[in-house]
Order: sequence, then C-alpha cells, then structure tokens
Amino acid sequence: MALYIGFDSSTQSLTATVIEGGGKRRVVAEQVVVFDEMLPAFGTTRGVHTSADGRTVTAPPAMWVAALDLMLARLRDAGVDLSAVRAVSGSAQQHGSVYLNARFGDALEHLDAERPLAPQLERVLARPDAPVWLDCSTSGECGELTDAIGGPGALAQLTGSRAYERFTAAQIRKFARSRPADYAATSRIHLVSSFMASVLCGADAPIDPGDASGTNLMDLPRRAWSSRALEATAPDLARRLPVIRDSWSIAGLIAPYFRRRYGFGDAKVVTWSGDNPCALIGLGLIAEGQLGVSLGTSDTVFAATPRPDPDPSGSGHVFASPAGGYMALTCFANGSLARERVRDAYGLDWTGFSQLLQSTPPGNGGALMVPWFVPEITPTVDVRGPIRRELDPGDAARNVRAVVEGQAMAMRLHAQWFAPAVTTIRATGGAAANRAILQILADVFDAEVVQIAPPNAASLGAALRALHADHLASGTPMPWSDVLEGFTAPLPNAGARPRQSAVAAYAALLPRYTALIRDTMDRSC
Ligand code: ADP
Ligand code: XUL
Repeated sequence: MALYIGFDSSTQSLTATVIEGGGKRRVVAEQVVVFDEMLPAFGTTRGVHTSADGRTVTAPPAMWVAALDLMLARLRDAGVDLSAVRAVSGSAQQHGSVYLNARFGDALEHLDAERPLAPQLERVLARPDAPVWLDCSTSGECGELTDAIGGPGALAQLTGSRAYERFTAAQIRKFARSRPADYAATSRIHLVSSFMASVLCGADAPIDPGDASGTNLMDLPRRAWSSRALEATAPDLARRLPVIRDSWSIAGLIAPYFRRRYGFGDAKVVTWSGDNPCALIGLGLIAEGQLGVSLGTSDTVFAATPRPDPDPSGSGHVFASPAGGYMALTCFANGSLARERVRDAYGLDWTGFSQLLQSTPPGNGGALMVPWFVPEITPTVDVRGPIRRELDPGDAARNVRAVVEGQAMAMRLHAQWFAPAVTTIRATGGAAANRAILQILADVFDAEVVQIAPPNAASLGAALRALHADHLASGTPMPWSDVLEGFTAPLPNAGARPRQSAVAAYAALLPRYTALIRDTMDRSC
C-alpha cells in the first residue's frame, strides 16, 4: 500500500488528509486539530493573537509544530500505517513569516524523539510570534516598497501583486526597522509553508514559487527572488531567505524524529506550498475554465491562468501554480469571520443561519450589506463595521441574507478580471458545507456550484502533490489528469444550480452594490 499525507496548516487548524495512491485510489483518513480548542495553552482566538486596535495579527509558530505532534499521534492512534507513507507534503496559510536564529539548523538536526517538538524549537525563534495574513499594520512599508520599485503597476508586473500589508516584504521591512537587534539575530526567514517543511525533513527546506508569490519579493515570470525587491525591503535579506525550488522538488527525507516517534519509514518530504495554490490542485483546477471558491477564514476566488498578467484594478494577485503556469486570485478578509459575526449577533447556530437564508427572497427586497467587519483587503479599506442600506440592524433574517449576498456579489465583481464568464464553480472550505450559502453563489454567478468529496481541498491538494512528486522522483512521472483521477470528481446531488429568477434579481442588484462600495470608498479617502 502506498500512502501519501497532505497537511494544511491553516489559520484556525491543522488538517491532514491521507490518501492511498496505488490501485485503490481513496482517502484513507482525515483528521483536524483545531488550535483554540486542542492547544488552549497558546491562548489564540481563531488561531491568532490580535492587538487592541485590530491591526497587528500574529500566531505562535510553536503552536503549529505542537499541532503537528498532536496530529501525527492521532493518525498513528487511528491505525494509519505511517510506515507505508511514501511522501508527505503540505499547504499553509500564505504570507505569514517565521523568524529563526542561528541555532535553527542545529536544533532541527538534533531533535530528541523522546520529547515533543514545541519546547525544542521555541528557543530557535528570533521572535516568538509570526505575523500572519490578517495583519494590516504595514501601510507605511507598502508605500515605501511601491515607491522604490516605481509604482504599484511596476511592482505588480514584477511580483504579480501590488504591495499588500499582509505580504511578507512589508512585514519583514517593519520588523527589520522596528526591531533591528532581533532582525540582526535572524539568520533565516521562512514562510509558514517552508518552516513546516523544514521541521518535517529536519533541515532547511526550500520555498515553492506558489507561496513565494505571496511575498512581493519574487520575480514572478523568472520564479526567482528579485534583487530589486529584496534591496527595497531590508538590509542583507538575500542570505536570510531560503532558496526557491519547483513545487514538485523533494526537500529531503522525513527526519529521524518522526521515524522514531511515529514509525515513518523513508518518506519523502515534498516542498510545501500555500493553501490557495494547494486548493487549486485539490479542486482539480489544473486547466483553465473553472473557478475555485474557498470559503474558509478568508474567502478566496481563483482559477488557473496561462500568463502572469496582473489585475488591471490592482486588487487581485497572480501566483505561480504548483502544477506549472499561474493562478489568478482575489482574497477577502471578511469571509467566515463576517458570517460568524452575523450568526452570533442574532444568537444563531449554522442550522438557524441556513433556515433564515432560505426564508428570505433572492435580492433581499433591495436590502444591502457591505460586510466589512474587519478592515478589508479587497478593496483595501480601513472601514470597520458593516455598511447597511435599506436594512434594519434588528432584522435577523435580512441581515443573514445580506451578509452572504454582499460577499457573493463582491466575489463576482472581483473575479471578473480573470474569469469574466463562469459556468462551473468548485467550492471548498468550512462554509462550503452550507448549501444555502452555495445556492446564493450559484445565483449571483449564474453558474453551477459543485463540491468534491474530501472537505478540505487544500490538504487534499497537498497529498496529491506528494503523490505527483513521488512518481516524478521515482522515474515514473504521472500526468496531472492521472494524479487527480478518482479524487476530484464532483459529488452527485451536492452543490447548487442557478435559478433563473434569482439570477435576474442579482443582475439588477449588482450595479447598486458596486455603486454603494464606490460611494463608501470615496467618502473614506
Ligand atoms: P481555515 O482553513 O481558514 O482555518 P476552514 O476552511 O476550516 O478555515 O473554515 C472554518 C470556518 O468554516 C469556521 O470559521 C466557520 O465559520 C465555517 N463553517 C463551518 N461550518 C459551517 C456551516 N455549516 N456554515 C457556514 N460556515 C461554516
Ligand atoms: C491569500 C490569503 C489567505 C491566506 C489564508 O492571499 O491571504 O487566503 O492564505 O488562508
């Protein structure tokens, strides 16, 4: 039996999807470690620590490795034969950066299998908290980086994105400037993905081009660090960054720590990637033509694309795809968080939320909400608090519909630059379990929404990447269509089909929603 594991180290949890890649192609196991619930000692809320003003958002890397220990113990105790694992890979929340001191390499090489990982690695962190994608404290640094490269258009042409607060370049610049002594003591800066891969192989791992695209530091067409961007970010940065290697490269074999403690054999560790690039693979979006939607902590819309042409409006991103080629993506910070705020404000659970969604008409009788509960990324605004039009805050049912409709219309608007006409949407993420939400997506996009069987496309994508890279490294390369076979087919009787009366209602509402956003932006500038 040939097993492959894909991890997804996301904002709120670590997921592992174990697949059998031989004759029988199936998901063998899936486990989730929820950080707040299962690792309460780290004191996170939804996986992060947030400053009083809401702008600085970090997470402890020690929690992510503690979750890895917990996960492997759970897989072993659930009877997964870890000695049969041929390769592992992973997906991680994008943009977050981990700062490591000179003892990192030595600590990885000498991990003691009798003791848990977290206390052994805590002392190699040059800063105990990693800034993560929800951070929006670096507007000044973004401006400086943009000026140094010659404007937002030039930066997007070079790196695939204009400067974003959450992207790693701005975060590194802020750290180097505000804590120069700690920066001087930092000998390696990893992304969450390459940090986790390093721990698994007990040595410094490379970054793949998919996740490196989320740094504002990589020359996207060349898939190499841009010396101009590095120089504009922080002194002596090149030696602090890991090498960039193909997404299918082998970072090493799994470290002795994991063999002794959990019974792994010679499993390969395949370079990790970002959660959105991995979800692209897990949803089977290798070729162009279909849209992926991930309804997780963030909401993202994405699709494979052949060229690295940036979003003309500046809101979206182009990343390298881990299957080769590129992917276009737009990310919204007000995803599950906004839906949860509305759910909690009216004392609902998800069943009650869905019932209210179904009890209200498409178009909500003209009531609108721009769901900016936290500062939004797309478009970048500092506004905090939802904007309501013709919507009574006391009306639970209409607010529930308004938040989901507002999100779906924003997705439609900001997917237009890379997917002007969509016939099928593949959905994943925690909220994709909710068919009432999927129905609104189908109606707003006038497209069929389908689901694949494994609930977490990012960890499935990582497992499929492990399978693909293992075959390549073993001299038996497998085309992507064969890799995906049996894993990414749409589930029958799931998802949602567009209903024509609802489609017409949203076609009428969309220009009003666009005008409301434009009006709000004008007033906030
Ligand atoms: P991430 O990978 O970003 O950590 P997930 O994709 O695991 O996030 O999604 C977690 C979110 O899914 C939770 O925060 C919750 O709001 C949402 N969720 C879970 N079940 C439902 C449901 N039935 N309806 C709507 N949202 C849900
Ligand atoms: C993408 C983004 C988020 C994170 C967390 O640009 O910031 O989707 O990857 O999932």
